[in-house]
Amino acid sequence: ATIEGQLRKALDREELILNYQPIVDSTGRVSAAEALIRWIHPVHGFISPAKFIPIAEETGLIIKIGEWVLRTACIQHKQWIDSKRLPPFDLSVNVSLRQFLNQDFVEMVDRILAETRFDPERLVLEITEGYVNKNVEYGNHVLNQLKNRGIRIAIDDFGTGYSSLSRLKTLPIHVLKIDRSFIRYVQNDSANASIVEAVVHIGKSMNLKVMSEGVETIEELQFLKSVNCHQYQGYLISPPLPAAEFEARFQEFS
Ligand code: G
Ligand code: G
Ligand code: MN
Ligand code: NA
Repeated sequence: ATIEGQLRKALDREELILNYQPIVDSTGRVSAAEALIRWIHPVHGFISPAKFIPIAEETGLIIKIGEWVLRTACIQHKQWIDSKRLPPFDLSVNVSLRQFLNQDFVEMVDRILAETRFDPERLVLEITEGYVNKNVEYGNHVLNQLKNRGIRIAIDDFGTGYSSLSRLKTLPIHVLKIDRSFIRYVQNDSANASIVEAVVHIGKSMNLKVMSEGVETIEELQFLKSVNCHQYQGYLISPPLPAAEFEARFQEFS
């Protein structure tokens, strides 16, 4: 069967799972968890989302998968906070451009929030810069609807797209996630250091939180702290974890 056919069935066969990666603030406290999808194929084993998300986008399957991701993450997060009594933290969920531009997107988000009784103020949706150049007016309309509900928006992989700063300034967004390519060796790489410092300054002047993704070494973390980046995520802090492991290790971070 084609990978598309198998992906179509993967949802029903419960081959898709979510991992959760902690995001910490400058004190090391967990301020959020990013939900990340994984496909555990019965024959081929682990398949990276980098491989199957593009296929899901091309085929439109991302609409169904994206809804499943949001529902599953909201249910899990609610269970952690309400039943397991973990201290409160935000939930970050990735949204593909195709999902975001789907005409039913906001309605779907409303439905899942209602169904799971999830507090919109705890939800962060991660989108990439792509939309800023395509369908700007429609995209702004969607962002404003989300904002009106108290949902926050993070720009994922920031710095790798083409958003102009003048436009960025006008967007109803809350967080810039600096792409991990700029974090690598930031303590020795003067170009990366300049970029990171500039993004932190831009974020401050626009009243946005600045997050670094892909932090892998203590030297990178020290540099990021020295320039007052707000939040950190990466293998140094923790890799993405299955839900049970995230829960078990949570106490270490908090
Ligand atoms: O977790 P990993 O680094 O393997 O993810 C690879 C890519 O897949 C990243 O760009 C990430 O944003 C994307 N991705 C992971 N989970 C999801 C998801 O639930 N929805 C969407 N749209 N993309 C995801
Ligand atoms: O594009 P996005 O930022 O959503 O991608 C998230 C993915 O990045 C996660 O699926 C995770 O597997 C990966 N990731 C998380 N931390 C690190 C890290 O420290 N280094 C690298 N190379 N990848 C990471
Ligand atoms: Mn992301
Ligand atoms: Na990213």
